[in-house]
This record gives sequence, structure tokens and C-alpha cells, in this order.
Amino acid sequence: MARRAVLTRVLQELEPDRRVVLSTHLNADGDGAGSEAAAARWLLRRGLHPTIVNPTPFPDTFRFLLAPEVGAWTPADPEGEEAMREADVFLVLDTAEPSRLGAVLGRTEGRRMLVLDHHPATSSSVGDVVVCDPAACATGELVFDLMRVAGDEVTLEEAEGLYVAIATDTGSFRYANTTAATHEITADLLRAGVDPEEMYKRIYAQYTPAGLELVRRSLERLVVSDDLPVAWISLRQSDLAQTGATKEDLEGIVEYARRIRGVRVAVLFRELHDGTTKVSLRSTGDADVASIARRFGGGGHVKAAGALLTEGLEATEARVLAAIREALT
Ligand SMILES: [Mn+2]
Repeated sequence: MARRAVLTRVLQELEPDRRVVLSTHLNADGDGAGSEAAAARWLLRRGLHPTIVNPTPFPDTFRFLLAPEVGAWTPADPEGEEAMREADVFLVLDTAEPSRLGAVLGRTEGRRMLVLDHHPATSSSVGDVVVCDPAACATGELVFDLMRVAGDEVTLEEAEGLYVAIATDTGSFRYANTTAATHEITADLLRAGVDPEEMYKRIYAQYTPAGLELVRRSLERLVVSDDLPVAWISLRQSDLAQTGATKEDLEGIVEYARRIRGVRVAVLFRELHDGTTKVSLRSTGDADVASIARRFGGGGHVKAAGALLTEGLEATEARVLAAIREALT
């Protein structure tokens, strides 16, 4: 169904006075968090009662986007638990994958679940009314369109959330998902008063000494393949511990591998506490990293995907690099 038609159906479910729990995937990124913050403000303005409940804590970096009246909790918080218990509707943003909703998923039973997402749908996708449109550069674009379908002008505070969503998911308007529509919407967000330099400072000019130490460590660990257009960075749990860096500092680390001349696939391997390994894959060209990620039970976009492997770092490196070799040759 056309995007606008489904958005109209989503809108019909968002009647005034309804209690809405907004949620997004584990480890919310700028698109998930920015879309939630903007949608929650808009729902508040329309007379609904929004609360954000994410499977993992709302990122500190994006807290400035939240309306003071809107709580952002996890299912482990009493406030999050209460919001989920009393919700009429769940509005899930930036994912339709049950495995990425963590402890939120089990709490949606018997309630309507609306989904706005721009990842390709899979057989396990959840939701009663689902807008799943990979043509959208970010979920923020779909939230913007939802407001437009409702006939509402975007406010400055909402526009900031949507700007963060779109700017982060397009790599600041550089990735292939950047379209004319992306720039048209962004123009509307700037007209609403968004200050791009201020947003840049809020999102990117936030290095801490620990974060910078992690960059230094990552560059030491960077490997460029001798015979394949592939570069990768492998980080142990101890690298995070010794630098004092947080999970949020890992954001963008894989880009150091991606921006090397000639590299077509960039990978970040990260050892987790329990000895499993998280793999983030990026493609700079026509290589489909989502299909590589799916071979290991993961998923994502053609140019940005990921998977979680139960093996340790070395075994994971060997398996994934072999799969990349196969995909590229
Ligand atoms: Mn997204």
C-alpha cells in the first residue's frame, strides 16, 4: 500500500486521550531516539498521552530532544512498567524486528501495535498497522510524513528531533539513502528554525577524552586486507574498559575503516561481556552487507547491517571475513 494510505490508517489509531507507548530498537540511535522524541511531542500536542519505553536506556546524547512532560524509561523502571500496562497503543519506530524490541515485545499483547520503519520487512516483522518503507531515508522521514498527513505544521522542537533522525541516518546527507525528498524535508525543518551548527555540536562535537582514546585504540587495531577491498577493526572488551569509553563512543568507529580508499566493505568486530561478538558491516559500493549479516542471523540495510555471533572474536573474524570474501569474489 502507498505510504500515505498506511500513514492515514496509523493516524486513525492515534485519537486524542489515548495512552501511547513509543518504543524503538535496542541501543536506540539518532533516528530511533530523534523520531521518538519528535513523535512524542507531536502526540502531546494532539492531546494524547505519550511515554517512551525502550528496551535499553534512552541515549544521553539525545535527551535534549525530549519534552519535559514525556518520560523515557525502560521496562525495568516502575514508570516504564506502568506505562506499558496502561497503554492503549504501542507506536514502534525504526524497527519491526521482534528480536530488537527486547523486553518491550512481551508487553504489547492485546494492544494495537503501530510500526513506522524503513528497514526491509522480513517474515518475522511485527505490527498491526505497519509502514515499512525502505525508500524513506530515515524513520524520521515517516514521522514527518505522518504529521503532514495529519495536516500539522512541524514545531521547532519536533523539527530538531526529526533533523537529528535524518542527519544521523544519512551520515549527514552523504549516504546513498539521501534523496531529493530528504533535502526537501530538511529544508522544511530548517524553515521551522532548526540550527544545523547547533545540531552538529549536539550530535558530533561531543568527544570525551575516553572516546578519543577509543579512536586511537581503534586505529591501532585497524587492518586493511592484502588481497580484498576490505578493512576491519577488532575491539576487545578490555579496549573499552582500559580506555574508559562507553558503548556510545563506539558510534562511528567503523567509519574509519569505511573511508579508506578502495575499501568496499568495512567491519567492526566487538567482543561483548559474555564472550559473544557483535559485528557491524558497512558497504561503500554495491556490496550487499545485509545479505552477509543474514547468513549469521543478523540483518539491516544493504549498506549498513549487523549480526551477533555466539563465537569469540577470532572465530567470528574468520567466519565473517570468509563470507565477505565469498560475496566479493
Ligand atoms: Mn533508521
